Amino acid sequence: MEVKYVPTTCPYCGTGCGFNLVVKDKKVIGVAPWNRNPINEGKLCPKGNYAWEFVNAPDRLTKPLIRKNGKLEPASWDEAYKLIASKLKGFKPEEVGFFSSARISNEENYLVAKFARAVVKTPHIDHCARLCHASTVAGLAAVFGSGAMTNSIGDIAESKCIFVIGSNTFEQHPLIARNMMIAQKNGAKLIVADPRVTPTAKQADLYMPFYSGTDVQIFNGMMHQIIKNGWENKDFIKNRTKDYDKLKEVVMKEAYNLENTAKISGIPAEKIAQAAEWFAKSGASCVCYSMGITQHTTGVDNVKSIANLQMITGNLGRPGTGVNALRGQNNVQGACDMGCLPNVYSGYQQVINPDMQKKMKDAWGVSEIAEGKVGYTITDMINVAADKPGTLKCLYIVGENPMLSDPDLHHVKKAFDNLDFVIVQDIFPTETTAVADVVLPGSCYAEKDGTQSNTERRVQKWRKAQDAPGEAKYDWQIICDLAKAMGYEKQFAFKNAEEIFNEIAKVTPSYGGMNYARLEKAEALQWPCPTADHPGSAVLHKEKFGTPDGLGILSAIEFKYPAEVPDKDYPLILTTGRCLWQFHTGSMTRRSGNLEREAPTGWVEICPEDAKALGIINGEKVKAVTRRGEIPITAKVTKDIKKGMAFIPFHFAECAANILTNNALDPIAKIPEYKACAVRIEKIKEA
Ligand SMILES: Nc1nc2c(c(=O)[nH]1)N[C@H]1C(S)=C(S)[C@@H](COP(=O)(O)OP(=O)(O)OC[C@H]3O[C@@H](n4cnc5c(=O)[nH]c(N)nc54)[C@H](O)[C@@H]3O)O[C@H]1N2
Ligand SMILES: Nc1nc2c(c(=O)[nH]1)N[C@H]1C(S)=C(S)[C@@H](COP(=O)(O)OP(=O)(O)OC[C@H]3O[C@@H](n4cnc5c(=O)[nH]c(N)nc54)[C@H](O)[C@@H]3O)O[C@H]1N2
Ligand code: SF4
Ligand SMILES: [Mo]
Repeated sequence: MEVKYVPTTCPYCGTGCGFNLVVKDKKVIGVAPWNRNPINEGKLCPKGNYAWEFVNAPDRLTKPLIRKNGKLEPASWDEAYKLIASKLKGFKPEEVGFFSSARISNEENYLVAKFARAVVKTPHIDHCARLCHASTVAGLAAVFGSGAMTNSIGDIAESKCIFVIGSNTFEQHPLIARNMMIAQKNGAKLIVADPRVTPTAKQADLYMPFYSGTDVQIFNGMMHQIIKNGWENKDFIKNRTKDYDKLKEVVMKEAYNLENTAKISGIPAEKIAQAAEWFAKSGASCVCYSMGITQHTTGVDNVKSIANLQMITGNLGRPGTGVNALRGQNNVQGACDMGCLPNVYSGYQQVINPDMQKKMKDAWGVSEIAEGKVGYTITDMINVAADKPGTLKCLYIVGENPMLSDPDLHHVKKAFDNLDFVIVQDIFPTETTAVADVVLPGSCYAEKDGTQSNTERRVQKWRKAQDAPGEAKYDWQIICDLAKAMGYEKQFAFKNAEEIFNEIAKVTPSYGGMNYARLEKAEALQWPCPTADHPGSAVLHKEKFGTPDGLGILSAIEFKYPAEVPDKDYPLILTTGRCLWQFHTGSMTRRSGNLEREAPTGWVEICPEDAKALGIINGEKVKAVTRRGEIPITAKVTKDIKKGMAFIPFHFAECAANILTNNALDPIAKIPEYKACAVRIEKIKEA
């Protein structure tokens, strides 16, 4: 039997590596290198390598399921559509909320947003960017006029000094880390700040360990050193920014001198001084960051502090510089671009702008849409459902698993218990399908055409390699069918993904010059790409920023502690995150034998000194307890974590980190503080 190779894009992280799916007997049976792909040049991390394994897992969802007498029972599509349409028509628009997905295509996200706003007419639509880079989207839009990564992945290789903070790039974006290694080989310095000695930290020329939640102190401390020594870029500050005086007044306070910064952050003073000097003097320095920065009650402050550092050192608008927010999921950039956010239509066109409302109504061919109002975020929807029963009655969740990924799971469960009707569209049974009233089987990346947008704003193709199992349908098809059942056939009469993309390009200025023919090339296109002859944009803010007057805004930011700090009862700082082998709630990686074997369950990292004081040995089963709940978990005693800290990966339902995490939110971005709360690790008493 003939073997076929289908070039496509990895369904895991925001790097957007390309590979070939190997197809035999009409089934995906492997992954093979795609050497011409400019992002990864044929190289892959383990998740990419095994991205074929889950596709034909035996427990894929293959039929719609409807809850009858408390049990999910197989049903026909017709029955499911009829039930959903009648339910959705029965609620007031604002009683319905949508979670869209960073795992589905741009085309599908666009349709979920259109369905929410034009058919159900609710303003409540959001997706997991809320839990991820919401702080970036809000923070960078405020100071630069655009919330996206400023530079490109390949560009990192040209940097002379790379400051990685709050990113474990070598495990979470391995093929971006490759560019860091190339830069290092060419003489660049790699500085890594992290509470843990991660594989990324182990590659550093200068490693700075610190306490979670002290990021603003570190940035202000570095800027204090830079200004004190006259290393700031005076021309850049003068010509391209405003409000420098306000920033200077704050960071030059004694509170941010070396001594205080060392005391609060736990980083030795000489390391902070060294980092500031290398960074300011290199000629081309970039910052690469991810969740360690954003997932805080001060997430927006943290992001603005990075922008401050880059503006006062003039490290923007050129290769090797930039504020490089490493976006998380394969299509989280795209889900934002497509308007699956409560405040914008696609292309970040504001929902409160009447001109934009009119534009979308005309484009969508409807007389009414959810108008003039910013909807709830994901975190708002969960809070409202849990704490104000009756306000929100129905959730439609596509490709997310909040029953494991959202903070404070007991509270999330309460929210779901209060809802009248829950629809979940996924490819596998999950903790969230388990609480649904209707489950709809979608199709995965290997089974459909479409596009996704990676962290560097590059719009890349997925190409169909096999059929979806059983009666599973394209996610976009499900939305179109439902629109028809709701009486909106004409507005959703799409025959394929390309037709949807053409509508996206028509209404979304930054995608305006794109079409499938242009995207066929391996290197695809980076937005903004407004016209058919525009080559796309690798670096943003070259001459001016996207703010109304073109100037970057410097912000005066004071350090604040996390919402919950350690005390007598909960003496350690808990931080949560990921490991190389698993992806999020594991719905795909835990069904991939080669990945699951490497990290079959969770653990809590603590340092030998803390372990000794608690009488805990490596490998012992212990209890991790916070004010929200407790979990049994295996202790991993390691020198690779700072004293006073504990770390738990959030992938594993059997020891779910999110039972412990704190649902305290950044006031602007509404992102939860996953990266710092207070915890107690206890020995399990023998019966
Ligand atoms: N293998 C794998 N890769 C992934 C994912 C996955 O689940 N698995 N998920 C993808 C997604 S959606 C995302 S968002 C990215 C996330 O990618 P990362 O942000 O790199 O991953 P995390 O492990 O969440 O956190 C990064 C680092 O922040 C550190 N940290 C903890 N507390 C603090 C703090 O207070 N301040 C700072 N500055 N750092 C702190 C942690 O020790 C950790 O090393 O990864 C993407 N890639
Ligand atoms: N404690 C703690 N919690 C965290 C974080 C943390 O650092 N610490 N990080 C947060 C971050 S950054 C993120 S991004 C979130 C992620 O949170 P989620 O997005 O809820 O997590 P995933 O496991 O990626 O869920 C995606 C779901 O989509 C399904 N899926 C995949 N492909 C398709 C498709 O083509 N169609 C359909 N219909 N479904 C599909 C998968 O099976 C899976 O169930 O978690 C957040 N939670
Ligand atoms: S680095 Fe990210 S995109 Fe590349 S193969 Fe690994 S998971 Fe996939
Ligand atoms: Mo994420």
